[in-house]
Amino acid sequence: MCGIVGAVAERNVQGILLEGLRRLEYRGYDSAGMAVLSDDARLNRRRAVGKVAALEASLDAGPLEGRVGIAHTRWATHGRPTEQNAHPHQSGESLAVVHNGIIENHETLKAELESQGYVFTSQTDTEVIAHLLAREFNRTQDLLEAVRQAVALLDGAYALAVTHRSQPSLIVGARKGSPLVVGVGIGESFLASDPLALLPVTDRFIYLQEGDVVRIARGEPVAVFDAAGERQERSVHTYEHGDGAATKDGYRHFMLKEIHEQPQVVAAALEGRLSERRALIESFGSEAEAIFSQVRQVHIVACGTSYHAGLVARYWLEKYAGIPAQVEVASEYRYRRVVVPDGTLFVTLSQSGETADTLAALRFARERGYVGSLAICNVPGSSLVRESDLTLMTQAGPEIGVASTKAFTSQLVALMLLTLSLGRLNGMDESRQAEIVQALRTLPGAITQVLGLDGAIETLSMAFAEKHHALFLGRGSHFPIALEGALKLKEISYIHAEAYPAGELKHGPLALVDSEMPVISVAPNDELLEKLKSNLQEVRARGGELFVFADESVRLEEAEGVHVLRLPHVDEALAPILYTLPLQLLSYHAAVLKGTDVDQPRNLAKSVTVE
Ligand code: HGA
Repeated sequence: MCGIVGAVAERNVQGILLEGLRRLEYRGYDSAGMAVLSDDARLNRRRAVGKVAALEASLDAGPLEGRVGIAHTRWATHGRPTEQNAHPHQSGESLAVVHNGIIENHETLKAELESQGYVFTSQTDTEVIAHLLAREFNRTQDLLEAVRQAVALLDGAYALAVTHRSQPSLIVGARKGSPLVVGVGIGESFLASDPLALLPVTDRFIYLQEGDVVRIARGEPVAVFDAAGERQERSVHTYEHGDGAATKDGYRHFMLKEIHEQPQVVAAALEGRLSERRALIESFGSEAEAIFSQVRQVHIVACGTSYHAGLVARYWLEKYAGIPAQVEVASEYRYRRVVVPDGTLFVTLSQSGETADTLAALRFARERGYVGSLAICNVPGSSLVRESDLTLMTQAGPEIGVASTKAFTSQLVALMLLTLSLGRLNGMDESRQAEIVQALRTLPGAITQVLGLDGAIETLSMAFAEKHHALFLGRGSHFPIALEGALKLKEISYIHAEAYPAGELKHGPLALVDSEMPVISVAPNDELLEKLKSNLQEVRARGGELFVFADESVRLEEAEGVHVLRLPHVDEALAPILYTLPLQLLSYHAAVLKGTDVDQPRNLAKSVTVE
C-alpha cells in the first residue's frame, strides 16, 4: 500500500526521502512524489507515474534542496495513477500533504471547499485534506492546530505528513486507521508508514497510536498529542530485526529469498515455545492460560493468504484439540451480525498487523462478548498487536515480496502451537502432543530437503508459463493449501487459477479439464490418499495433465501426462506446511518465465491498510 516518508533534518533530505521510498517499494504502488521546503521557505514538488526510479530520474534532472520534506508512494484508491493524482497534494504554494488511507466523506468536504473558493486539481480524496488544512492554517496560523482541526472533520482512515512554508522547520503527522511511526534521530526526526523506510537514519521508533497527532521539529524533542489533544510521552523502541531485509542476498527476487528463508523462519517461530513434549501456553502471553482455559470454540478472522492459514487451523483445531472453529474473511465478518457462543476466542491473523479489514474486525469483535482476542502477527508494535489481549509474534522477519510466503508458513507454525496449547487444556492425547512437538523440531530439516527440489520444480513450471488457467486440488487440511497455491499463481504469474477440494471436481469443474488445463495436486500419505488418487484418475481420463506433489511412500507412477515429485515423509499433522513450499516455488518459476514483476505484482499491495 501507499508509503509515507518525512524528514526534518540537519542535512539535505532528498536522499533520505528517496531511499525511504525505495525501501517502501515492496508494498506495491503506482506513482511516487516528493515535496521539499528549501531553506528560503519555498515548497518544491516532483511527482512521477510508475516506479520510484522514474521519480529519481526526474530528481536527477532537477534536484530538490532543503532540510524538511515529505514523500509518498501511492497505490490509487480514488483517481487513476496519474501525475496529477500522485502525492504530495498542495493547497496553493504553501502547504503540502501526503496521505495513506481513504477519506469517506470527501465528496461532502469537496463541495464545501469548492463553495469557499478552493480549486481542485486531482481526482483524489486526499486533496480535500490539503485544502482543509490550508483553510484551518489561515485561521490558526499554527500547523499543529490546523491538523487537529482538520482531522476532526475527516471520516475514514488516514496517516498524514504535512508541511507548510510559514513554519519551515517542522512537519506535523497524524494517524487514524493507517500506520505511522516516528523515527527518532539525533537533532533530526522522521516519519514513515513503516520503520524499514528509516533504518539507514535511525533504529529508534515511536509507534503512534490511534488518533495521535505528532509535531517533529528541527532541534526539538518529538511532541505527541493524543486524540483529546493531551501531550503524551510515548515510549521509544529500538528496532531489533537488523536491516538484512533490505537486500536480496544474491537471490534474484525477494520472494525467492523469502522462500529459502523458511527453514530458519520456522525454527525462529518455534524458538523457546516448546518443552520436551508440549507447546508452552505462556508463549501467547501471561494471561494465556487463564483465557485459554475458558475457550470452548474459536473464531478466526483474516484476509488473503492469512485466511488460508486460518482454514488449515480449522482442520487442526477440530481434529487434534477437539475445539470447534470457524474461519471467515475479515471484510465479510465485520459487516454481518455475528453470533458468539459463550467461551469463544477471537483470533486474527495478519503479517503486518495493520490490515485494515482485520483491524476493524478486531474492534468490531471487542463488544461481542468473546473470552479474549489473540493476534498472530509478524510486526511487533503494530495496531493488531497493541489492541489484542494475547499475541504470538511469528518471528518471520520483514517480508518484502508482496506475495506472502514465509509469513504464511510461520503463521501455520503459530497456529499449530495454538492447537497444541488449546488441545492440552481440552484433554488432547499427551503422546500425540509429544509426537507433533517432535515433528515440529524436525520440520526445518524437512523444509530444507524440499527446497532442494527447486531445480526439478523449475523444470515443471515450464509446462505452465504458457497456460491461461490452472486447477489446484487438495483434500482435508490440504484443500486450503491448494487454495493458497492457486492464489500464489494468480498473484504473481497472472495465470487464472482455481482450487477445489478434490472430491468436488466431478460436481462441476471437471467440465473444464482438457489438455490445456494443468491440474496440480498435493498428495501426502494420509487417510484421504486413496480417495485423492481416484480423483486424479478422473482428471487423467479427461486428458488433463497432472502435476502431483506426493509423499515419498505414495505409490503413484510417472506416466505420460502425469508428473510426480516426491517429498520427504513428515507427520501428517505438519504436511500442510511442507506441501506449501513446492507450490510457492512453482508459482515463482512460472512468474519468472512469464517475465512478470515477481516482487511487486501489478495492482497488488503489501500491508493492505485500506478497506
Ligand atoms: N486515497 C488516496 C491514498 C490511497 C492509499 O492510501 N493507498 O494505500 C489516493 O487514492 O491517493
